[in-house]
Amino acid sequence: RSALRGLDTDVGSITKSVVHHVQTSLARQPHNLDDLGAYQAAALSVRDNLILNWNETQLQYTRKAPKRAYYLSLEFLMGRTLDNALLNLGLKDEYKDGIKRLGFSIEDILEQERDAALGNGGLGRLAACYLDSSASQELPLWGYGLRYKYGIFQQLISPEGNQLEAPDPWLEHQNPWELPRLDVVYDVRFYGQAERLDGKGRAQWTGGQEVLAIAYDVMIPGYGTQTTNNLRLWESRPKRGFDLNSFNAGNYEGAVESSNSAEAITSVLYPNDHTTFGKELRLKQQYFWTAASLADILRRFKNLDKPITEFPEYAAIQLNDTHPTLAIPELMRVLIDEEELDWNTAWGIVTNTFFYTNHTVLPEALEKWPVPLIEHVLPRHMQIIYDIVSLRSFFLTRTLSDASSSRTSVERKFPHDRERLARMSLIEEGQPKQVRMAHLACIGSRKVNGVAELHSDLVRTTILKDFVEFEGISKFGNVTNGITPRRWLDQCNPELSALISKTLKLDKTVWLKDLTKLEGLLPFTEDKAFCKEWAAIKQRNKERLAHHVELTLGLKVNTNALFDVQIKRLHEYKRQTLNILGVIHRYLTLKNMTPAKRKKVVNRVVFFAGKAAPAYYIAKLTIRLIVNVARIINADPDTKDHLTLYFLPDYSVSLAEVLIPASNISQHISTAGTEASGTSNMKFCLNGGLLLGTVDGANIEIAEEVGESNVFFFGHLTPAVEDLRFQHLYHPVPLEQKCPALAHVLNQVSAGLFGDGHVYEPLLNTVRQGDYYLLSDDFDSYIAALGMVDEAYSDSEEWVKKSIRTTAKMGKFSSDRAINEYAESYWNIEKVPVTK
Ligand code: 26R
Repeated sequence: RSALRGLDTDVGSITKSVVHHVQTSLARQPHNLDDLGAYQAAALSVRDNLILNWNETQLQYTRKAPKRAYYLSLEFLMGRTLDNALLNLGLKDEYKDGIKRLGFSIEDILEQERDAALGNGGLGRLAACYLDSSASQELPLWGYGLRYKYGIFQQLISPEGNQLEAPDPWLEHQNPWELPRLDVVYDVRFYGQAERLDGKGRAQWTGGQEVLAIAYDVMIPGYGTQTTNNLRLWESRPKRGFDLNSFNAGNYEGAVESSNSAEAITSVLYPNDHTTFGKELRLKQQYFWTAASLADILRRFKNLDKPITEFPEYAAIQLNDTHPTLAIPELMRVLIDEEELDWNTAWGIVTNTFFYTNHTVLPEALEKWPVPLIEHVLPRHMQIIYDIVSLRSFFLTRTLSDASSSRTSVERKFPHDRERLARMSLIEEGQPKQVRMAHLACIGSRKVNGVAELHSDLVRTTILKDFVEFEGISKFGNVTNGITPRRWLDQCNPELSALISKTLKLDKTVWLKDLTKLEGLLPFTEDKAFCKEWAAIKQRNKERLAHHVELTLGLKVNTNALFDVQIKRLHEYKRQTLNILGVIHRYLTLKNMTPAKRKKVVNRVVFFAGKAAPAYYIAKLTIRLIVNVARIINADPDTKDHLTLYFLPDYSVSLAEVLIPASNISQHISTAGTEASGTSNMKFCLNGGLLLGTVDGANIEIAEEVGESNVFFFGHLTPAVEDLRFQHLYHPVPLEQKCPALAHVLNQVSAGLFGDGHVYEPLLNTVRQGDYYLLSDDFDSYIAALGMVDEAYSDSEEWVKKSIRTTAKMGKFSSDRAINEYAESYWNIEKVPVTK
């Protein structure tokens, strides 16, 4: 396969093109080039191919004018690009050879690239997988986000085990994967005054601060398609460089102040997930991005010369969580104040355009913005939100006569139910009043969905229950998350990919696009040679990880042990604390054994990685405990052959690509009902790692696919959680009585087994008092499940079969399946093949 309207892609032409970029774009000499220079030149050369495909794709989209979908996400966790671009273009071997001819190794060159880490975790990585799938499925979809100057912070671990944060200057070297579009610019207003003009709800918004939004385009190539979609990221710039009057008066700080405040908007990604902060700059990020994106989408629509009422037939806009919810009042503003539509027509357009995906039901992660803050920053939008609440919408009591509307109000449907009205209101009473963004996203959207079956049920029966009763169940659906098998199998585990192709007698271009084909592996569980190869690849991936740890941390890892991995953001609900307390329990048990008995246990290496939000004290304390437990037990001559523990700093997409293929078991142990889906669980299983987890999120659907005998479930189920919390509050049982094993572990930590015990008291007390995440209820069954893992792992032949069965049944979890569900059942968009 060669790139469209081809650049020549034979090895000779490739070396020529790379050398050309060395000499021209980089202005360097080919004969004294380092790996970084070689990476940059190779990237620019690959980019040339992407640009041609991108141009052709966008031309087709313009010509055919199909309905398009837009994915609005504050986070895109893309990771590295070069390897993925080569894979999707089908030029991996050619570039490998070409680079070799120039005296470099492709592996070394790929390592030069910095991750694009413009995301916190699951939500941002999901967005990246969906972009890959949209292009691979030839669907006309664009992503819209922010071009943060600094991505997620770099995590350092101090000798005491404290997390330290350093900035992530990912744009330090220039970024070959983005195209600045200095001609695609919009004005975005903040502050100022909004004056109502007439009784029709129209207003004029003037004054305040104006900021420029500049577009940067990132090309998203499809796998085995010519389609190359676009991710458009906005950068903020001052509208007027600086204030010459202040400058001339000698007030230098004042002169650059407004330009600084404009540039601040896209300076840094907020590093907190699952706890809202209510910071003005975050609100400005959200509005800046939604306003620029909507203006861009509307401009594209207007080029079609269709009546504005047809907008929803040409654009579907997906809201990735509530972060872009301001797009709803913003589209109302444009339609009413600028297009001069009446309220009902505008509201009809809005509610046929947007779709809202919820990604969490944790109360502390549900966005609320103080009314006074919105009033100050976005006065016109606050008026519109109030209008949605009380005047012209279907929502609450109507005081304006609009007999033309066929919508019924909540009041009419549920008369005299004041509590229901208060529960459903967009505005939460209190000091200050706050706008509930999930309610606004829900009523402003055509459809709402959760990200796994259980989670979508919880959305329907808890946070949006009243809205289901009011609007009907059909508006509320589920799209179970997915992952791209290109990055998360072929790229990160090339040996396994090759074995699969050989065994299925299929080119990988076939099964990587129809992942259900993996089922063809099932009969080979009876093929001894195949099983042996399967196990050998897992072993080599473990050695690759060990090598990585040795290079980066200078530590030697025992590869003749079960590799047990938990890698995700640090959060109490994800229960890394349960895991580390389990490790301590295992350590204490080993210490009490005779050496002869110890020899019979399954040796285990436990890996943790993940970042804590900088202000999340308990999460940081958990890291500190993990690091100090590692320090003690890794040095204990009695046990270190049987149990070691590593906290790998600075978790990233690239690190995940090394860790995931090396795991025998991975842990997904959230309190039931708290993890919306999880997506790394899918990645581990796709790579033949087994799953130890709670009956939560997508774990449930993974078990349905691979069979319960191939996963290790433990813990209480979702319906029990509420009752257990009630028990904790009103009928507390002393921990010594309730769970002696856990009480013993906590006491050992308190007593200073891992350094000054008092440091950990606040963490231990979260378990001793209240125990909101139910560690004491699940600890015994967790330990039992770990025992079952040991037992199963001891039967190495059967373990390999479980591993193969797991991979074989992961077809459902391809993000191609998920993106097609969105395209068909939500957006109503169709494929646009791009051919020569
Ligand atoms: C409001 C703000 C502080 C904030 C809250 C929550 C910012 C970011 C988040 C991240 C949440 C929404 C998130 O990442 N959720 C995760 O989404 C994944 C993809 O759907 C799920 O797999 C995962 O279970 C869920 O926690």
